[in-house]
Amino acid sequence: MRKLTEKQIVLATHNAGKVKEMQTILAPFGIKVLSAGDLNLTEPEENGQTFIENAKIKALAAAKEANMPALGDDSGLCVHALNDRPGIYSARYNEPKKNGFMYAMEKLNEELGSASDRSAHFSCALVIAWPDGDTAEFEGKVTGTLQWPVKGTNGFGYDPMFVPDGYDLSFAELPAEVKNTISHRARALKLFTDNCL
Ligand code: ITT
Repeated sequence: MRKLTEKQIVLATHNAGKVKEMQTILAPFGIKVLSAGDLNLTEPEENGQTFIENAKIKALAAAKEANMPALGDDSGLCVHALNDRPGIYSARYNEPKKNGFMYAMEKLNEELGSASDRSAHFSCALVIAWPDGDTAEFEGKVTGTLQWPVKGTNGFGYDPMFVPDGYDLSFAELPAEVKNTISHRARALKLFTDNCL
């Protein structure tokens, strides 16, 4: 697999929560990790049908625009009783956005109703793209249960609702160091660093 020889990359995301986690996880590797916001990059239309397709769209657009390697993250929550929805539509499920992600979490809880299966997983597709159009893909997952009421203030998005398997606390209650070791994003990033750095 192609190694990252460049000393800096850009994260092809405008989500501040993702940027924080990715910069924290990549900090020990000695590469400068810029964000799309730092470079004022445009947001491409996410018209893919899978996490990988959308991560690739974001990474390729950023790599070309910034003329440096770019890491795209497309991720979401797949709820098993809802046939893996909202999945790639996890950000859009919160529209029209009200109260941060509380709107989406309340809607999800209503959709689940009294379903006995409250299991779900987060998926993260990570694509590294070079300005010459070359790409490599990595995927990470974490399974868990959706709790109600939601709890915790760490993290972002659906974290207050998601209790990872093996823990009694949600991603928003657990310290960032724990989420950044077991999360879908941490697992995908580990594959990236193991293979490309
Ligand atoms: P970019 O496209 O700019 O990266 P986005 O927020 O629109 O930002 P996505 O299209 O990948 O990103 O949407 C993923 C959504 O899934 C995100 O907005 C969160 O609501 C949710 N999500 C992904 N990872 C999560 C995590 O670790 N914890 C909680 N929610 C997460």
